[in-house]
Amino acid sequence: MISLLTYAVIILGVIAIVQLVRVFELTGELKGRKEWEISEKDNTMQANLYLWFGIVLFVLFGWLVVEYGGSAQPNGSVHGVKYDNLLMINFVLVVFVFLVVNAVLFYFAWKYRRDANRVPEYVTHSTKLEIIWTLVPSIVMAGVIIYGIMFWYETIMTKPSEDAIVIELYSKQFDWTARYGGADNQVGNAHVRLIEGANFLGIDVEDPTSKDDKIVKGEFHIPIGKEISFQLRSQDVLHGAYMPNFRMQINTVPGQMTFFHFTPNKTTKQQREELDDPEFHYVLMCNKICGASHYNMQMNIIVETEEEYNKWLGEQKDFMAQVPELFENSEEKLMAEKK
Ligand SMILES: [Cu+2]
Repeated sequence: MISLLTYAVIILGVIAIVQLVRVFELTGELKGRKEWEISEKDNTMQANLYLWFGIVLFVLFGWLVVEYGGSAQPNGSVHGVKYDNLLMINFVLVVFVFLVVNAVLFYFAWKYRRDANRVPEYVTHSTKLEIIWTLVPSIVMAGVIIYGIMFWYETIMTKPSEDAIVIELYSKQFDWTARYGGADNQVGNAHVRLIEGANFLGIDVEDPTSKDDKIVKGEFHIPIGKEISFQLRSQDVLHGAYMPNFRMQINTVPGQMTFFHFTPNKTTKQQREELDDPEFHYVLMCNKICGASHYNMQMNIIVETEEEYNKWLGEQKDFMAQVPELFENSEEKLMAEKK
């Protein structure tokens, strides 16, 4: 019933507008003015409105930059400094072009409004102008792309150093698990087919390097100034390992491993003091919409000094001690029993 009334109001409204336009046309005819004739006054008003529209647009844009500009997430990694710089250069360039082009657009629309006394100048071709507007953007774009590619290869695509701390991040609907290599800094082999009961990561218990692995949930710790080398896996669907503060984002893909490495340059404590926010946390989030509880798929990251990190890692149980029953039938155990 309500919807029928709404339709009736809309239809009546349209009819009223059509009639109103008709009234304007008729009054124009009565005054002896043709509707396609635009007076000098109307013309100037339109031009002024256009100019004012441009000014309001620029003021609003300025307000947006002041209010929401800059990075939403404080940086906590070495490569993040360069990354932010690259982004800023691109931003400044884009804003500069935006301001110049639009300023000219609105100004010219106002300045060159219709004028019965103006004599137009017919320019059909200008080689000089065409060279300028082809070359300048080409050079600037090439510069931006070359800088971006250099950053990509020098910073993101390099191999992690030999002594980097190896951490595996394992994603599944809907949580993360971190696995450390333990004393040998080597995470043991794992495969989705080995997932069974308590062995929810599918760790190969026959692999000698897996015995001292440390599995943590909820939060994981990393030391400042040390390179962290991540290997990432997924059990079910595509997830996205997103650590906004470390300027890191990489997909986790079922059936294959992905890699990323970075060096944290600020502890959680330092970041909290700088931001004056005692609640601040570095986070690992999922940024591929992966199902109903996707929004809740996150893990806190604690960046601390090397001593604090070593102390924390020492408190974590080895994989073998966490789930001893998995190793009951392992060769080593059987050999020990034989003796
Ligand atoms: Cu996810």
